[in-house]
Amino acid sequence: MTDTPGREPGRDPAEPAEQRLPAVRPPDEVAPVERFTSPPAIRRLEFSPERAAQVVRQSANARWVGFLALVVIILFISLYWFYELGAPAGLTTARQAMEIDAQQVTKVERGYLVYEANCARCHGVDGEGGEGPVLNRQDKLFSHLNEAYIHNVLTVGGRYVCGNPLSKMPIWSDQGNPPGPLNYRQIEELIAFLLATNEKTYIVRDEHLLDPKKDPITGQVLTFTGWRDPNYQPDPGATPYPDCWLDEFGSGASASPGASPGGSPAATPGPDSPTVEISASSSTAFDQSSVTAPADQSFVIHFTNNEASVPHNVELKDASGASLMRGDIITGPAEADYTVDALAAGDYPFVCSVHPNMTGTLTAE
Ligand code: HEC
Ligand SMILES: [Cu+2]
Repeated sequence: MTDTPGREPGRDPAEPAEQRLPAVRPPDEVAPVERFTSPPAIRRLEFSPERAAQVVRQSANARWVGFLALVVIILFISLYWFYELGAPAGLTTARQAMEIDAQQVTKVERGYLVYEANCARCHGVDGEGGEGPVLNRQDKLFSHLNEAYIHNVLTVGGRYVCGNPLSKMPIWSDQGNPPGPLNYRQIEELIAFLLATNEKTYIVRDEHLLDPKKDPITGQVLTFTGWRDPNYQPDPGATPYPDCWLDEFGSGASASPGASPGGSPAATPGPDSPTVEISASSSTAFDQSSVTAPADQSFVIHFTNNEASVPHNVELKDASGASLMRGDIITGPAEADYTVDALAAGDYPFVCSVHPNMTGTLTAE
Protein backbone atom coordinates (compact mmCIF):
# COMPACT_ATOMS: atom_id res chain seq x y z
CA MET A 1 0.00 0.00 0.00
CA THR A 2 1.50 3.26 -1.05
CA ASP A 3 1.49 6.11 1.32
CA THR A 4 -0.19 8.58 -0.88
CA PRO A 5 -1.83 11.55 0.51
CA GLY A 6 -5.48 10.99 0.78
CA ARG A 7 -7.46 12.69 -1.73
CA GLU A 8 -9.32 15.61 -0.53
CA PRO A 9 -12.66 16.00 -2.06
CA GLY A 10 -12.96 18.67 -4.68
CA ARG A 11 -9.25 18.80 -5.25
CA ASP A 12 -7.96 18.17 -8.59
CA PRO A 13 -4.99 15.81 -8.22
CA ALA A 14 -3.62 17.23 -11.40
CA GLU A 15 -3.10 20.61 -9.88
CA PRO A 16 0.35 21.22 -8.60
CA ALA A 17 0.53 21.36 -4.83
CA GLU A 18 2.13 24.84 -4.83
CA GLN A 19 -0.87 26.17 -6.45
CA ARG A 20 -3.05 24.72 -3.83
CA LEU A 21 -1.15 26.35 -0.99
CA PRO A 22 -1.78 28.63 0.62
CA ALA A 23 -5.47 28.18 0.50
CA VAL A 24 -7.04 30.58 -1.87
CA ARG A 25 -8.66 33.51 -0.14
CA PRO A 26 -10.30 36.50 -1.50
CA PRO A 27 -7.95 39.45 -1.33
CA ASP A 28 -7.88 41.06 2.09
CA GLU A 29 -10.03 44.08 2.24
CA VAL A 30 -8.53 47.12 3.76
CA ALA A 31 -10.11 47.72 7.14
CA PRO A 32 -12.80 50.32 6.58
CA VAL A 33 -11.19 53.02 8.61
CA GLU A 34 -13.93 55.37 7.75
CA ARG A 35 -16.40 53.48 9.92
CA PHE A 36 -14.48 54.27 13.03
CA THR A 37 -13.22 57.73 12.48
CA SER A 38 -14.38 60.63 10.54
CA PRO A 39 -14.86 60.18 6.83
CA PRO A 40 -11.93 60.87 4.59
CA ALA A 41 -13.46 64.04 3.41
CA ILE A 42 -13.20 65.43 6.86
CA ARG A 43 -9.84 63.96 7.56
CA ARG A 44 -8.69 65.72 4.54
CA LEU A 45 -10.24 68.88 5.93
CA GLU A 46 -12.38 68.96 2.96
CA PHE A 47 -15.92 70.00 3.43
CA SER A 48 -18.09 68.92 0.61
CA PRO A 49 -21.05 71.19 0.03
CA GLU A 50 -23.42 68.29 0.79
CA ARG A 51 -21.71 67.58 4.05
CA ALA A 52 -21.71 71.22 4.97
CA ALA A 53 -25.41 71.46 4.24
CA GLN A 54 -26.03 68.42 6.40
CA VAL A 55 -24.04 69.80 9.29
CA VAL A 56 -25.87 73.05 9.03
CA ARG A 57 -29.23 71.30 8.97
CA GLN A 58 -28.44 69.08 11.88
CA SER A 59 -27.08 71.74 14.12
CA ALA A 60 -29.92 74.07 13.19
CA ASN A 61 -32.35 71.46 14.48
CA ALA A 62 -30.40 71.04 17.66
CA ARG A 63 -30.25 74.77 18.14
CA TRP A 64 -33.99 75.00 17.70
CA VAL A 65 -34.60 72.37 20.30
CA GLY A 66 -32.24 74.10 22.68
CA PHE A 67 -33.74 77.46 21.99
CA LEU A 68 -37.29 76.25 22.57
CA ALA A 69 -36.28 74.57 25.80
CA LEU A 70 -34.67 77.78 26.93
CA VAL A 71 -37.76 79.76 26.01
CA VAL A 72 -39.93 77.38 28.00
CA ILE A 73 -37.64 77.66 30.99
CA ILE A 74 -37.49 81.44 30.79
CA LEU A 75 -41.26 81.67 30.43
CA PHE A 76 -41.78 79.42 33.40
CA ILE A 77 -39.34 81.31 35.55
CA SER A 78 -40.77 84.68 34.66
CA LEU A 79 -44.39 83.60 35.08
CA TYR A 80 -43.60 82.05 38.42
CA TRP A 81 -41.66 85.14 39.38
CA PHE A 82 -44.62 87.40 38.68
CA TYR A 83 -47.00 84.95 40.33
CA GLU A 84 -44.86 84.98 43.42
CA LEU A 85 -43.80 88.64 43.52
CA GLY A 86 -46.49 90.38 41.50
CA ALA A 87 -46.33 91.70 37.96
CA PRO A 88 -44.87 95.16 37.47
CA ALA A 89 -47.09 98.24 37.26
CA GLY A 90 -49.54 96.72 39.70
CA LEU A 91 -50.98 94.28 37.18
CA THR A 92 -51.16 91.55 39.77
CA THR A 93 -50.46 91.38 43.47
CA ALA A 94 -47.74 89.29 44.97
CA ARG A 95 -48.97 85.93 46.15
CA GLN A 96 -47.97 86.54 49.75
CA ALA A 97 -49.54 89.97 49.79
CA MET A 98 -52.71 88.43 48.39
CA GLU A 99 -52.65 85.81 51.12
CA ILE A 100 -52.16 88.45 53.82
CA ASP A 101 -54.94 90.45 52.24
CA ALA A 102 -57.30 87.50 52.35
CA GLN A 103 -56.48 86.90 55.98
CA GLN A 104 -57.09 90.56 56.74
CA VAL A 105 -60.50 90.41 55.05
CA THR A 106 -61.42 87.38 57.15
CA LYS A 107 -60.37 89.22 60.30
CA VAL A 108 -62.44 92.26 59.42
CA GLU A 109 -65.48 90.14 58.61
CA ARG A 110 -65.21 88.30 61.91
CA GLY A 111 -64.56 91.54 63.78
CA TYR A 112 -67.78 92.95 62.34
CA LEU A 113 -69.74 90.14 63.98
CA VAL A 114 -67.99 90.64 67.31
CA TYR A 115 -68.68 94.36 67.13
CA GLU A 116 -72.35 94.01 66.29
CA ALA A 117 -72.82 91.50 69.08
CA ASN A 118 -70.99 93.39 71.82
CA CYS A 119 -70.33 97.01 70.99
CA ALA A 120 -73.08 98.30 68.70
CA ARG A 121 -75.57 98.86 71.52
CA CYS A 122 -73.34 101.56 73.02
CA HIS A 123 -71.25 102.79 70.10
CA GLY A 124 -73.92 102.54 67.41
CA VAL A 125 -74.37 100.00 64.62
CA ASP A 126 -72.16 102.13 62.37
CA GLY A 127 -69.96 103.51 65.14
CA GLU A 128 -71.96 106.74 65.12
CA GLY A 129 -71.89 106.87 68.92
CA GLY A 130 -74.53 106.64 71.57
CA GLU A 131 -73.92 105.77 75.14
CA GLY A 132 -70.30 105.34 74.17
CA PRO A 133 -68.26 107.78 72.10
CA VAL A 134 -68.48 107.96 68.34
CA LEU A 135 -65.93 105.65 66.70
CA ASN A 136 -66.44 106.16 62.97
CA ARG A 137 -65.21 109.73 62.60
CA GLN A 138 -62.15 110.27 60.40
CA ASP A 139 -60.48 112.71 62.82
CA LYS A 140 -60.62 110.04 65.51
CA LEU A 141 -59.67 107.15 63.26
CA PHE A 142 -56.74 109.09 61.84
CA SER A 143 -54.54 108.59 64.89
CA HIS A 144 -56.46 108.69 68.17
CA LEU A 145 -58.01 105.28 67.57
CA ASN A 146 -54.87 103.37 66.74
CA GLU A 147 -54.20 99.71 67.21
CA ALA A 148 -52.32 100.02 70.52
CA TYR A 149 -54.87 102.43 71.97
CA ILE A 150 -57.89 100.28 71.13
CA HIS A 151 -56.07 97.28 72.48
CA ASN A 152 -55.45 99.08 75.76
CA VAL A 153 -59.01 100.35 76.05
CA LEU A 154 -60.36 96.85 75.54
CA THR A 155 -57.92 95.38 78.05
CA VAL A 156 -58.11 98.05 80.76
CA GLY A 157 -61.72 99.08 80.13
CA GLY A 158 -63.26 102.54 79.78
CA ARG A 159 -61.20 103.74 82.75
CA TYR A 160 -58.28 103.93 80.35
CA VAL A 161 -59.94 106.65 78.29
CA CYS A 162 -60.49 109.47 80.79
CA GLY A 163 -59.43 107.87 84.06
CA ASN A 164 -63.00 107.42 85.19
CA PRO A 165 -63.07 104.31 87.42
CA LEU A 166 -66.84 104.13 87.09
CA SER A 167 -66.79 104.14 83.30
CA LYS A 168 -69.66 102.32 81.64
CA MET A 169 -67.30 100.62 79.27
CA PRO A 170 -66.38 97.24 80.70
CA ILE A 171 -63.15 95.29 80.31
CA TRP A 172 -63.45 93.16 77.19
CA SER A 173 -60.18 91.28 76.91
CA ASP A 174 -59.70 88.07 78.84
CA GLN A 175 -56.21 89.43 79.50
CA GLY A 176 -57.72 92.20 81.60
CA ASN A 177 -58.13 92.36 85.34
CA PRO A 178 -60.76 91.14 85.96
CA PRO A 179 -60.83 89.17 82.70
CA GLY A 180 -63.40 90.14 80.12
CA PRO A 181 -65.34 87.87 77.76
CA LEU A 182 -63.29 88.21 74.56
CA ASN A 183 -60.13 86.28 73.71
CA TYR A 184 -57.07 87.74 72.03
CA ARG A 185 -58.23 86.64 68.60
CA GLN A 186 -61.55 88.41 68.95
CA ILE A 187 -59.72 91.53 70.17
CA GLU A 188 -57.49 91.40 67.08
CA GLU A 189 -60.52 90.96 64.87
CA LEU A 190 -62.27 93.91 66.53
CA ILE A 191 -59.25 96.11 65.93
CA ALA A 192 -59.09 94.99 62.31
CA PHE A 193 -62.76 95.84 61.91
CA LEU A 194 -62.59 99.26 63.62
CA LEU A 195 -59.67 100.27 61.41
CA ALA A 196 -60.94 98.65 58.18
CA THR A 197 -60.78 100.80 55.07
CA ASN A 198 -63.93 102.24 53.59
CA GLU A 199 -62.59 101.53 50.11
CA LYS A 200 -63.48 97.88 50.42
CA THR A 201 -66.77 96.05 50.61
CA TYR A 202 -66.86 93.17 53.03
CA ILE A 203 -69.38 90.37 53.30
CA VAL A 204 -71.56 89.73 56.32
CA ARG A 205 -71.05 86.08 57.15
CA ASP A 206 -72.75 83.56 59.31
CA GLU A 207 -70.95 83.39 62.61
CA HIS A 208 -70.46 79.63 62.57
CA LEU A 209 -70.67 78.49 58.98
CA LEU A 210 -68.97 81.62 57.64
CA ASP A 211 -70.98 81.59 54.46
CA PRO A 212 -72.46 84.87 53.26
CA LYS A 213 -75.67 86.03 54.85
CA LYS A 214 -78.45 87.02 52.53
CA ASP A 215 -81.20 89.52 52.85
CA PRO A 216 -84.29 87.40 53.51
CA ILE A 217 -86.40 89.57 51.21
CA THR A 218 -84.20 90.49 48.26
CA GLY A 219 -81.95 87.46 48.50
CA GLN A 220 -78.90 89.66 48.04
CA VAL A 221 -75.72 89.02 49.97
CA LEU A 222 -75.37 91.47 52.87
CA THR A 223 -72.25 93.58 52.83
CA PHE A 224 -70.64 96.33 54.83
CA THR A 225 -67.75 98.74 54.35
CA GLY A 226 -65.11 99.82 56.80
CA TRP A 227 -65.16 103.27 58.38
CA ARG A 228 -61.65 104.57 57.88
CA ASP A 229 -60.82 106.66 54.84
CA PRO A 230 -57.15 105.84 54.15
CA ASN A 231 -56.73 109.11 52.23
CA TYR A 232 -58.01 111.33 55.02
CA GLN A 233 -55.69 114.12 56.05
CA PRO A 234 -56.57 116.39 58.97
CA ASP A 235 -56.61 120.14 58.34
CA PRO A 236 -53.06 121.43 58.68
CA GLY A 237 -54.00 123.67 61.59
CA ALA A 238 -56.30 121.23 63.33
CA THR A 239 -55.54 120.23 66.91
CA PRO A 240 -55.22 116.48 67.25
CA TYR A 241 -58.11 114.63 68.84
CA PRO A 242 -57.87 114.92 72.66
CA ASP A 243 -56.83 111.86 74.66
CA CYS A 244 -60.06 112.01 76.63
CA TRP A 245 -63.08 112.09 74.35
CA LEU A 246 -64.99 114.39 76.76
CA ASP A 247 -62.49 117.17 76.17
CA GLU A 248 -63.94 117.40 72.70
CA PHE A 249 -67.04 118.94 74.24
CA GLY A 250 -65.20 121.70 76.04
CA SER A 251 -63.57 122.21 79.40
CA GLY A 252 -65.16 120.88 82.55
CA ALA A 253 -66.52 117.88 80.75
CA SER A 254 -63.98 115.35 81.95
CA ALA A 255 -65.76 112.76 83.97
CA SER A 256 -63.67 112.86 87.08
CA PRO A 257 -65.87 111.64 89.86
CA GLY A 258 -67.07 114.35 92.16
CA ALA A 259 -66.46 117.10 89.65
CA SER A 260 -68.11 120.25 90.79
CA PRO A 261 -71.40 120.96 89.09
CA GLY A 262 -71.19 123.83 86.69
CA GLY A 263 -73.83 125.78 84.81
CA SER A 264 -73.44 128.29 82.06
CA PRO A 265 -71.58 131.07 83.81
CA ALA A 266 -73.19 133.79 81.73
CA ALA A 267 -76.58 132.32 82.38
CA THR A 268 -77.83 134.00 85.47
CA PRO A 269 -81.53 133.49 85.07
CA GLY A 270 -83.87 136.14 86.28
CA PRO A 271 -85.89 135.16 89.30
CA ASP A 272 -89.16 135.16 87.44
CA SER A 273 -88.04 133.44 84.22
CA PRO A 274 -90.14 130.44 83.28
CA THR A 275 -88.33 127.18 83.94
CA VAL A 276 -88.36 123.93 81.99
CA GLU A 277 -87.27 120.78 83.78
CA ILE A 278 -85.15 118.23 81.95
CA SER A 279 -83.33 115.38 83.66
CA ALA A 280 -81.21 112.40 82.73
CA SER A 281 -80.95 109.18 84.69
CA SER A 282 -79.25 107.01 82.08
CA SER A 283 -77.11 107.37 79.00
CA THR A 284 -79.74 105.95 76.72
CA ALA A 285 -82.40 108.65 76.94
CA PHE A 286 -83.53 111.78 78.77
CA ASP A 287 -86.24 111.22 81.32
CA GLN A 288 -88.50 113.46 79.20
CA SER A 289 -88.89 112.86 75.50
CA SER A 290 -90.86 116.08 75.04
CA VAL A 291 -91.18 119.31 77.04
CA THR A 292 -92.97 122.62 76.44
CA ALA A 293 -91.65 126.14 76.89
CA PRO A 294 -93.18 129.58 76.36
CA ALA A 295 -92.66 131.08 72.93
CA ASP A 296 -91.19 134.57 72.30
CA GLN A 297 -89.74 134.75 75.77
CA SER A 298 -86.42 133.93 77.36
CA PHE A 299 -86.61 130.94 79.68
CA VAL A 300 -84.42 128.64 81.74
CA ILE A 301 -83.79 124.92 81.34
CA HIS A 302 -83.12 123.40 84.72
CA PHE A 303 -81.14 120.29 83.95
CA THR A 304 -80.58 117.55 86.49
CA ASN A 305 -77.99 114.87 85.78
CA ASN A 306 -78.82 111.95 88.05
CA GLU A 307 -76.28 109.56 86.61
CA ALA A 308 -73.21 109.25 88.81
CA SER A 309 -69.88 109.96 87.10
CA VAL A 310 -71.42 110.25 83.64
CA PRO A 311 -71.34 113.57 81.81
CA HIS A 312 -74.51 114.95 80.20
CA ASN A 313 -75.89 118.28 79.04
CA VAL A 314 -78.74 119.70 77.00
CA GLU A 315 -78.15 121.18 73.58
CA LEU A 316 -81.06 122.86 71.85
CA LYS A 317 -81.15 122.87 68.06
CA ASP A 318 -83.31 124.41 65.39
CA ALA A 319 -85.04 122.42 62.68
CA SER A 320 -81.94 122.54 60.46
CA GLY A 321 -79.80 121.02 63.18
CA ALA A 322 -77.87 124.21 64.01
CA SER A 323 -77.14 124.70 67.67
CA LEU A 324 -79.24 127.38 69.43
CA MET A 325 -78.05 126.79 72.96
CA ARG A 326 -75.43 124.42 74.23
CA GLY A 327 -75.41 123.89 77.95
CA ASP A 328 -72.21 123.12 79.81
CA ILE A 329 -71.60 119.44 80.30
CA ILE A 330 -71.99 118.38 83.91
CA THR A 331 -70.97 115.11 85.49
CA GLY A 332 -73.64 113.61 87.68
CA PRO A 333 -75.00 113.84 90.15
CA ALA A 334 -75.28 117.57 89.44
CA GLU A 335 -77.68 120.29 88.32
CA ALA A 336 -77.36 123.27 86.04
CA ASP A 337 -79.48 126.14 84.74
CA TYR A 338 -79.23 126.97 81.06
CA THR A 339 -80.71 130.25 79.86
CA VAL A 340 -82.41 130.11 76.45
CA ASP A 341 -83.13 133.20 74.36
CA ALA A 342 -86.67 133.79 73.13
CA LEU A 343 -87.83 131.24 70.58
CA ALA A 344 -90.52 131.49 67.95
CA ALA A 345 -93.33 129.02 68.36
CA GLY A 346 -92.46 125.61 66.99
CA ASP A 347 -90.70 122.35 67.70
CA TYR A 348 -87.01 122.28 68.62
CA PRO A 349 -85.04 119.06 69.00
CA PHE A 350 -82.70 118.79 71.96
CA VAL A 351 -79.88 116.31 72.46
CA CYS A 352 -77.09 115.54 74.86
CA SER A 353 -73.86 116.61 73.16
CA VAL A 354 -72.02 113.65 74.65
CA HIS A 355 -74.62 111.02 73.80
CA PRO A 356 -76.19 111.62 70.40
CA ASN A 357 -78.71 108.90 71.16
CA MET A 358 -80.26 111.03 73.94
CA THR A 359 -82.83 113.12 72.14
CA GLY A 360 -86.10 114.91 72.83
CA THR A 361 -88.30 117.67 71.50
CA LEU A 362 -88.96 121.05 73.07
CA THR A 363 -92.14 122.74 71.88
CA ALA A 364 -92.36 126.51 72.18
CA GLU A 365 -95.97 127.71 72.32
C1 HEC B 1 -72.12 99.73 78.00
C2 HEC B 1 -71.76 100.54 76.87
C3 HEC B 1 -70.51 100.18 76.08
C4 HEC B 1 -70.24 99.02 75.41
C5 HEC B 1 -71.11 97.77 75.31
C6 HEC B 1 -68.97 99.21 74.75
N1 HEC B 1 -68.48 100.45 75.04
FE1 HEC B 1 -66.77 101.22 74.35
N2 HEC B 1 -67.06 102.86 75.47
C7 HEC B 1 -68.17 103.12 76.25
C8 HEC B 1 -67.99 104.36 76.96
C9 HEC B 1 -68.98 105.00 77.93
C10 HEC B 1 -66.72 104.84 76.60
C11 HEC B 1 -66.03 106.09 77.10
C12 HEC B 1 -65.14 105.73 78.25
C13 HEC B 1 -65.25 106.70 79.41
O1 HEC B 1 -64.81 107.81 79.29
O2 HEC B 1 -65.83 106.28 80.40
C14 HEC B 1 -66.17 103.89 75.65
C15 HEC B 1 -64.94 104.04 75.02
C16 HEC B 1 -64.49 103.23 74.01
C17 HEC B 1 -63.35 103.48 73.20
C18 HEC B 1 -62.46 104.71 73.28
C19 HEC B 1 -63.09 105.79 72.44
C20 HEC B 1 -62.33 107.06 72.41
O3 HEC B 1 -62.85 107.98 71.82
O4 HEC B 1 -61.23 107.14 72.94
C21 HEC B 1 -63.24 102.46 72.32
C22 HEC B 1 -62.20 102.28 71.24
C23 HEC B 1 -64.31 101.55 72.58
N3 HEC B 1 -65.07 102.03 73.61
C24 HEC B 1 -64.51 100.37 71.90
C25 HEC B 1 -65.50 99.47 72.24
C26 HEC B 1 -65.63 98.17 71.65
C27 HEC B 1 -64.72 97.63 70.55
C28 HEC B 1 -66.68 97.57 72.23
C29 HEC B 1 -67.21 96.16 71.98
C30 HEC B 1 -66.35 95.10 72.35
C31 HEC B 1 -67.25 98.50 73.20
N4 HEC B 1 -66.50 99.64 73.16
C32 HEC B 1 -68.36 98.25 73.94
C33 HEC B 1 -69.27 102.34 76.35
C34 HEC B 1 -69.39 101.06 75.85
CU1 LIG C 1 -75.56 112.37 77.81
